[in-house]
This record gives sequence, structure tokens and C-alpha cells, in this order.
Amino acid sequence: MGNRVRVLPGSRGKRFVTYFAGVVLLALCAFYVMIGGYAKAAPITAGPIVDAAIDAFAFNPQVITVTAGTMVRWTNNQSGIQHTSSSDVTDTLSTNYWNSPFLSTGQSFTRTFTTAGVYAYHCNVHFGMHGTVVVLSSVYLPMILQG
Ligand SMILES: [Cu+2]
Repeated sequence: MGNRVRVLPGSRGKRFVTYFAGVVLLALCAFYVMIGGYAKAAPITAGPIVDAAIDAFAFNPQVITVTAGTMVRWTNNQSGIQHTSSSDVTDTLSTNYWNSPFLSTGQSFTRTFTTAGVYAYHCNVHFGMHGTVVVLSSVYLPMILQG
């Protein structure tokens, strides 16, 4: 393109071409970010699964961040030791309450987090085991991606 359209430096023509190219580039970027943002956000509300491991008397990752609608699946990978995933909220009537059964080696427990918030939890067997699920509202994701 640069070889065919020869315009003197600083001429109105070149400035216009530069300006026009800039506008088109900006528009394309905005469009790409918009489409990309929504395309990435859409499947998250459809309920993906995010894995959290239990091993060596710890939740891994200890802080897991997901978007609303995500199902978190804890799997006990520790040989010969039972664990639970149990909310720090003890009120069984609370929507923030959960309590897995004792998970033997290889067993999993899943819970879907539909509401944004910070959910602390622990293992009912081992007092030192703590974890946190951070749930971000999926509504904000496209905004974050668009900057
Ligand atoms: Cu445990």
C-alpha cells in the first residue's frame, strides 16, 4: 500500500490517510474487544466446572476465583485421608452454606456458585485446612475486558 500511494510527507493526503487508518484501527479494536469480551463471558454463565484439588492437608488453590454460575469441583487427591469442603457459614438455612460428605481418596464434591461474593470454607476433619472461593459477577466481565 505504501508503494502505490506516494504522498509527500506532511501533505494533507498523508495526514488524512493516517487519520483514516487510525479511526478504522480504533473501530476494529473496539469491535474486537466487544465481541471477544462477550464471547468469552457467555460460556461462563453456562456453568463451567473449575477444579480445586485437596492434597497434603490443603486446598489447592487455596483461593480460587471464578465467575458467577461456575461449578467448583473439589477432588480429594490425598491417599488414605478423608476431607470435607464445608462453608465457614454454619447456618444450614443460609444460601451460603454447604457441607460435603467425607470425601475419601478420589472422591469429588461439586457446588455451583451463582452469586458474587467471598466464600470462606474449611475441612471439618482438619482444623488447619482453609480455603476461599471468590465469585465475581459475570455481568462485570465484559466491562473489565473492554477496559
Ligand atoms: Cu481435611
